[in-house]
Amino acid sequence: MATAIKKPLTAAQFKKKVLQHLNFTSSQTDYQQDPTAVLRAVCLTVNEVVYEKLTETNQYHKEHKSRSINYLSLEYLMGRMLSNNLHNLDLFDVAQKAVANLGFEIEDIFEEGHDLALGNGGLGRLAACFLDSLATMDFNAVGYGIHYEHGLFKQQFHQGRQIETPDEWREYGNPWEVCRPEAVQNIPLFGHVETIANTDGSVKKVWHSGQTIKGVPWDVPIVGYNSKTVNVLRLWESRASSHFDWEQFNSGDYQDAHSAQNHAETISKVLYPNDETDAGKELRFIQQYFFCACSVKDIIKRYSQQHGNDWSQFADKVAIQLNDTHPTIAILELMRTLIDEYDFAWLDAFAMCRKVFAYTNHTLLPEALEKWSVDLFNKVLPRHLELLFSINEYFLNEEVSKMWPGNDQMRRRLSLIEEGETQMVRMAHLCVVTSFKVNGVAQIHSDLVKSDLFPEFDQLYPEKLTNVTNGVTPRRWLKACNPELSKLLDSKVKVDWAKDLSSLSSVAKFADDEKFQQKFMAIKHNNKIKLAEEILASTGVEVSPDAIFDVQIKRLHEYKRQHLSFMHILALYRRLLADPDYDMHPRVYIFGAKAAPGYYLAKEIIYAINKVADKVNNDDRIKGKLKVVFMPNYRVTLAEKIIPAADVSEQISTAGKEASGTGNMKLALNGAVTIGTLDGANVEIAEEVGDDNIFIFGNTVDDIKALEANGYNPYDYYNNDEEIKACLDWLHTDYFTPGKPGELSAIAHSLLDGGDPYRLLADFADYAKANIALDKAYKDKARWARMAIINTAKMGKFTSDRSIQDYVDNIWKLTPMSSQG
Ligand code: 8GP
Repeated sequence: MATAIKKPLTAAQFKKKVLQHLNFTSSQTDYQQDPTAVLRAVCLTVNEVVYEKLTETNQYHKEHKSRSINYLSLEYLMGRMLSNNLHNLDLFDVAQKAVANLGFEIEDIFEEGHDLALGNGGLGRLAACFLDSLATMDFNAVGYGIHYEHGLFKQQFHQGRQIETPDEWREYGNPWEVCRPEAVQNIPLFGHVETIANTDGSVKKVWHSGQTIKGVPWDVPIVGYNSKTVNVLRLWESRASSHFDWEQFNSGDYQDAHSAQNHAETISKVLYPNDETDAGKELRFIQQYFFCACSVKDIIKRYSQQHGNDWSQFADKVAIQLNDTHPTIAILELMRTLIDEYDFAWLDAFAMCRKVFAYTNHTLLPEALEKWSVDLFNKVLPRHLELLFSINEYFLNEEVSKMWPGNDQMRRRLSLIEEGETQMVRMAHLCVVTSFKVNGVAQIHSDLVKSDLFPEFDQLYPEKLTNVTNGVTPRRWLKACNPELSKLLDSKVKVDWAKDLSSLSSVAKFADDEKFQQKFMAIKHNNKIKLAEEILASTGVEVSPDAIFDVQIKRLHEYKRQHLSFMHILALYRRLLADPDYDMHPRVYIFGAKAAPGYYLAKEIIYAINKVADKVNNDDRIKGKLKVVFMPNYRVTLAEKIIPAADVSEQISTAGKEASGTGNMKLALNGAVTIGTLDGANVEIAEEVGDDNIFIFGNTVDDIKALEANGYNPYDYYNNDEEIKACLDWLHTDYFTPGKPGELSAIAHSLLDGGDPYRLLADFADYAKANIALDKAYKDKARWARMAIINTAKMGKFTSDRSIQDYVDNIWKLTPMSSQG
């Protein structure tokens, strides 16, 4: 594929530089035995190119005073960086050759790298895809986040149960980051607010903080694909503001001297998988403020370097995107800074915030809509709380009461403060009131945000609520992870599809071409062989690449319904036991999922799947027709191995619950056929691939609402469906847990006495039916190949480049580097 940008190095030059780094940067002459040292030297070599481009990028934007987008996110699931950076710089072949010359396979070098797992799930991975697209499309963008010492926990299974261990991603350093002492920030916390009367009768507020924390930035370069840009992801690490108290230390009080430091460093210590305790809540709140304050100060500093004290262009030059409500305090921090530090009038400061911030909602689940107690706010951020109350007063009096005069109920409903035993701050309301745009992440989700979540806000602020359907970067999720398929596509598509994904639609014309089908499916088969090896290595289970590889990979949550697939596995197993000749193509169910450590039922689901897997995988009676594997430690790197090998993509959430999904896009892009509900982006995937190339089943959002209106009773399904009854009853026996009956009962309880909150039983029969149709389709090789090809060909809409272009056109209003002259 011809590329516009010249290769920055030849293989010989690359090798020479790697050797130089081995010799002079790490004095590692015995590198033949040390792939880690080679990885480091390769990264340092790549960095030489990267940092030169970063300097050029910065220079350009400084000269052009470009408008920037500042993406604030508590989560970034970057995965490994090397392969992606090599592809994006068009250095992959060069590095592969150079490393081969040194006696290594490039893939083995990649395996030495750690995932940057600074996130939990979809929202964090989306942020990473967006950074890739922003750099690829030459937009001026900075990602801001937290430099967690420990990212998402590592998952192991012990006798089927999830065990969490800490993630040590930078125990021995991370070659991709650079510390920026020149951009350190000091962040005040706690204390009280003093009101000082001015001579003109007005008052000035002064926040006397009780503690100051130092924010140390680490920059991770974000390399665009075949573009001019290298942007940065700036991650803040917390430290004590004075290293530690020397007097105390010298007087022998080592413990106390260290404690202030420890307390400060705790802030960026861990990524939050949950916040169930009060202590945890306070820390999470401080974490959010710490990173927002560092980022807002940094944004202002960058602006001032170009515009001095002239604030008139701030809103023209700066847009800030809030990735969910987690960074909401940035709004109050900007308000505070403008009023207290730059003497803005309240109304001017508020107007400025309303021009700068935009907010993305990623979920309708009520438990994820953040609320913080007024007491906590008052303790940690007393000045911010005052400002919050002032915004609320303005909003209720000037906006709500004018729209709905005399309607106190409406004031209560929309207020930024939820009244009750403890007053709570509704962060999402603050976001909606103060942002100029609010978006959902797939059309159906954005419609539900308007109709169900914020209908009054939609009335109050027409045009504010909008949609930007998510996307994924085709660089990581096809070009880098599926090289063979990429080459096949290169041979058929004459433009650089990785930069223009809709060009893949031209491949649809080969969907019935026998030769092309054979090539396409041979690649899938090879990928399945590789995954089978990985499965054997990580689980000890042997699976056949001739079976259907049926994949469900995502965080473990009841709404995502891994247990629907689990119930169906039980049903298939029963059918096979009843009739070993039961007509089904052999199927391997492949799960990958982490459960939040405090989420009881999610962990029970993992356990149950593992226990059933043990039984099924070792039961000769079913002749290997059914295999179940739960691959441990699901993460970006594992996804990159599973996705190219998937035949079937399970996207089976309760309609209305999955905001978008992005795994659905990655799997379809790699030729997996979806079995799914009409939820999230599945709806749009179905529109793109057509009804013949997807298996849609189950209740729609409206059906689910109707079920609820009629009084949902899971026992109706239990009593009327013999298969459901048998499978649920099975869970109370010791069939899968010999000698320990009832060990898997939790799932049955939640589905019956627990009320089946995610309406699994209501979808079971239709899911089972869709699976029969799927099985039939797979047996027809030509038909399946056609479906797989169409899925790859029709994923153009779901590149994150398109999502970014939508944000740029409708929300951020940026101009790319190349068009600025
Ligand atoms: C996820 C949504 O569940 C998923 O449907 C969507 O594709 C993804 O965001 C990106 O938009 N939401 C989250 O990851 C989420 O809400 N995480 C917060 C609880 C941390």
